[in-house]
Amino acid sequence: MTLSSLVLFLTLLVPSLIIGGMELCSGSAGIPGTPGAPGLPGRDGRDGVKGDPGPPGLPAYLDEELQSVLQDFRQRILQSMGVLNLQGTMLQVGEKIFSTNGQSTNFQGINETCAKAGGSIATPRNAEENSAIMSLVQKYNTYAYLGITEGKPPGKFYYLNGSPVEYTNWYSGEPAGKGRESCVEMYKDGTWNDRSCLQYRLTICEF
Ligand code: MMA
Ligand code: CA
Repeated sequence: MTLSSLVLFLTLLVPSLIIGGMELCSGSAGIPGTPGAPGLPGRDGRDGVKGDPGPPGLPAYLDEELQSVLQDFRQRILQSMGVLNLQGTMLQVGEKIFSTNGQSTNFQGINETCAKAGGSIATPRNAEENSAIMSLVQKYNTYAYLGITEGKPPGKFYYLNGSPVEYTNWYSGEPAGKGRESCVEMYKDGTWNDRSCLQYRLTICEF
């Protein structure tokens, strides 16, 4: 078979024959496809260069605007403390403030109420704090639970942060409910009794 008859033969047989990159058969190009979806955002670039230093600042005590804002804060805080003191629901001992809403509920309810208010259940760490809590117990004529519970071994008591109690003021003969009374209530004379956690007792929180 000659070369020219081979080309003729293939041309008849193959609809589109390409020789040397050239398409020998005719036909029009299709329309372009639609553009793809945008890609994901790139990573953040490096930090820029450090800016120039700001203008020199005034010492706080010479900044009159700042001082007047602080003065307004002071005034508002003292006003609020005056209202709470008048209501007789708040007692300050050193840095700590004890406060009651006058309501009684069980140990779990007291802890929830105090946590919602941004505080925790009253936990006397010394005689002065114990007296402050006692005065609320007397005012509301209702025993209060303290932030102290029985742990292991039975008969041993801990603060709610897990550390063992240091200051205590047990009533004579208490705690006597080893393994059966896991909470601690305060009597009206300020002494403590281990007691079931399911009694209704005065809500006293500390802040
Ligand atoms: C109650 C209860 C106890 C307490 C005893 C004291 C009978 O139980 O309050 O917690 O220890 O009284 O007698
Ligand atoms: Ca007891």
